[in-house]
Amino acid sequence: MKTPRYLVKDLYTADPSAHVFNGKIYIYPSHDVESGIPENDNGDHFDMRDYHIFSMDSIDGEVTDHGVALDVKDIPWAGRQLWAPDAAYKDGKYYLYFPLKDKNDIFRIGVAVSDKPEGPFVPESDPIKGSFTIDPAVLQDNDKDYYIYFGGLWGGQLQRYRNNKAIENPAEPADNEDALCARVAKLSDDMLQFDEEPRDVLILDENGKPLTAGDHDRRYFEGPWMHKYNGKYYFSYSTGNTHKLCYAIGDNPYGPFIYGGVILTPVVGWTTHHSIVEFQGKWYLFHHDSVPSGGKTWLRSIKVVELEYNEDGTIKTIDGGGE
Ligand code: FUB
Repeated sequence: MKTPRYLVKDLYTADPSAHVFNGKIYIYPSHDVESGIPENDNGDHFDMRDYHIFSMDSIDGEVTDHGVALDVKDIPWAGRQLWAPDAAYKDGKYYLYFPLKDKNDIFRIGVAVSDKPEGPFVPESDPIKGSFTIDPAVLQDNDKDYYIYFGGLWGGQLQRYRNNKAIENPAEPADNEDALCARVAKLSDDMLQFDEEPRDVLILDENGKPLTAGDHDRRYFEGPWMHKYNGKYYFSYSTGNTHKLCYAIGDNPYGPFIYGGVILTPVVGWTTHHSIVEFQGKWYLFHHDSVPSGGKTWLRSIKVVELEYNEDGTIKTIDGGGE
């Protein structure tokens, strides 16, 4: 499949996290809606209220919408804005991880549990203890080790924290200082809590130096994903205001990771957010753009395209079709 394929026509969907469960692809996206809230840097216009989960038997086969899997009105600690989710499977249960603002308008990460990959999911009564910011993505590293990656700048509130603690005067570091990092923590055996203090996901440049906050073309902004290829750990992410999907390669789930290049050039729309999955011997990039809505940044549509590697393990850049 060399031509990208839009997957859902009757809903706006974004931030697709794809996984292979029981031999099928399951997609866990955000469900975009027209909120009527004016566009701003805080992302208030992304006022999503539920999740639908989709599945398909083959990459070009029919896409099944399994209906509402979780609704904000059923989450006890909910304030507003259900953003980009991810899912994981362990010991007969499926876990949906989701960012949501609490009643104080602070983003936290919640977990909901189901017996089936498509839900419905039952939310825990509280968010993960010590969780903050957005965009959870879970790596299953072997039969028992699961790592959760998360974090997003600006509306995602990552700049409000240092060393996992809220700071008094939230701001990004100066341009010549080290960039803020995504966070990673091992998950507890029951998959419901962090098993440790979240750590920095450090991205180094070609000279072994941390990327700087002013390096907007390469520094982490939001939308983490982790996949393994040929024994290496590929950490991929959005650069936010420069609208690229980039990646960095490491030797273990914690890193550090060496910057590797661009996976996807900008799409039509402001955000870019993705997942990477192997299915039936090929690799695929799931992502979104705003072409079907005529460029409305908050009304996005998920799509899939094949992803290819070069012999040296680098990823071939895909044209996103935007500016
Ligand atoms: O969908 C809402 C937010 O937009 C996500 O959480 C970000 O990654 C960006 O795609």
